Amino acid sequence: MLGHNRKMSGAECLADMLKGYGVTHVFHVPAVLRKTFAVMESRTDIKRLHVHGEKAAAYMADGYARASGKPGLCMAQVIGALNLAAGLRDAWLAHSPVIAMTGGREPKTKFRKVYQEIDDVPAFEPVTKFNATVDDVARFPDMVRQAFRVATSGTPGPVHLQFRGNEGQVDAEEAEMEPLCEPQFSRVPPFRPAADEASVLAALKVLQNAERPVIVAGGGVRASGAAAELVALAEALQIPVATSLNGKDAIPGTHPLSVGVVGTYSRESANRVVNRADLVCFVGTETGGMTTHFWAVPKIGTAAIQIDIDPEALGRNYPLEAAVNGDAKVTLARMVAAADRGSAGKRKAWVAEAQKICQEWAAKHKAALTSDAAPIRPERICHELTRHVPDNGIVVVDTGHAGMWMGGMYDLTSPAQSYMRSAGHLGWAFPAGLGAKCASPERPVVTFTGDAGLWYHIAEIETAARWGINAVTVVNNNSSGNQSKRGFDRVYGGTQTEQARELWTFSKVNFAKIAEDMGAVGIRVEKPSELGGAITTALKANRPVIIDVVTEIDALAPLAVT
Ligand SMILES: Cc1ncc(C[n+]2csc(CCOP(=O)(O)OP(=O)(O)O)c2C)c(N)n1
Repeated sequence: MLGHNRKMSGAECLADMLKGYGVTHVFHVPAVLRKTFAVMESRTDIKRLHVHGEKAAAYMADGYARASGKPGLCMAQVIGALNLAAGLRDAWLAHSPVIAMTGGREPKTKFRKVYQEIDDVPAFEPVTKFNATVDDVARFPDMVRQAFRVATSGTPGPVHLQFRGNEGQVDAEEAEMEPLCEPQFSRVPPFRPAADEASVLAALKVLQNAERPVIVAGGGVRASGAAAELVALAEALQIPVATSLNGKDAIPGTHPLSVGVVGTYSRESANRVVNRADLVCFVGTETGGMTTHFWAVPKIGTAAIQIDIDPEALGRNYPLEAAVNGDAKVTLARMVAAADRGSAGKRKAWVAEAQKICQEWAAKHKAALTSDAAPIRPERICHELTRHVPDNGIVVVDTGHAGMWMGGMYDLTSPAQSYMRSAGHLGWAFPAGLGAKCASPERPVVTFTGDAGLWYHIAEIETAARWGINAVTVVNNNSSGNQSKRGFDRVYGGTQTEQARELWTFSKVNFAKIAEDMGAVGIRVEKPSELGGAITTALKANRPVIIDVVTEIDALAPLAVT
């Protein structure tokens, strides 16, 4: 193709290209691309993780991608393809660059009721940016390049390639090919498009004129690696910062200008500050339902400006006084350079007001955060994690109550820490935490999940033990999915029948014991005083650890304020 073609098999080409793109791990359930997996062993150092389910494989690839910014690879044969597609749903919602490869159909036998075969391609359509078939081995190089190009560029997201043959046996065929890679697309972001200067200065002017502005930072800030520039702008102009759940690591919770996570799974102080602001500056956020508490925080009609790499995001939910289309890091850096620091003085009273609101929040929840009650309060777990997660830690959080507890009650304490959360799928966090640890073995990974969340992919404890994936998983074990309690109270007219508990409770199980049986370390914590020590011990263990924390079944996270 480019003059350096040589005869090689699809398997050799794919293995060489994955190596060329810097892929270190592939998460799969056999058997797909068998020949590729075989040649990977001699041609690359790529680790081939055989896991217990396709959805978990996709979640691990997603955790790997979010922790590293590099595409995460997951693979399944034709019968597992839809299980894999289900696992791309969270990556799609979170804009995570996951590349899924599956086996597909053979033209010679299509429509003849081949064993295990349906047309899987349409099912990938709603969860991918690019969904394509590779029918001829000569197409391996350009299709793999396109997969990496699409996954990482613009707003990142998942990609699916279906290879001919139920196990993708097209990889065993040969053609004249060149396994050319484009390293630029081996991580997010491949490009940093600068916004046009006039739009940046216009937005800055609106921001500087505001007396009570607030920044709402989203996942686009983490995708762009723009946290330092964001905090520098907030400091230069003295503007309080709220974040979405997906953007929680844009600013440490301990920073004097941080007011917390805004929206539905949120911290009261953030919602109060955002709703008192005279201007909201959205950066790298979709302004979706979760971040805005279904467009009540801030109310539609509040003056707003927005910075995003995706022009279609600008003004979707809030009419804008200024819109800036560009990469967050370069845009914010330009704003910092042009900022009139003298304008900060007029926001002294506003910053003091925001800080008072934060202090009121801390005073209101101090008793729960430091509670000595047993069964243990989830707030106390969050508080101990704030105290014990190391400066370079990666925190991975499940959805539902886990998202509410950690989004609202946990604080990052260092700009070097990362925070990743499920975009809505219960059970995501445990395998995602394992994927994150594969991507960053040198960083401590601490996952927070409820017991309902852990049950989904509990089999992967064995994978963690087999592969030495030394992530620490903290389980808020109330033997139930008690986030559902409030909703069932409501439909039972205020008080549930005793039998209604069958709708949301489980048996009492000791996950520490299960972890030990599966080859991991299990620590059971029943007293709050033992929590801090358990986290410290787990982080030193150099083994996969499950910390099973016995918690209060009646503890319900505070609801969002408007
Ligand atoms: C795939 C999926 N199915 C269902 C839900 C709805 N859901 C949200 S939270 C929850 C229960 C959570 O239980 P657990 O993880 O034990 O936390 P707890 O509420 O007990 O603190 C459920 C079923 C979901 N978010 N995702």
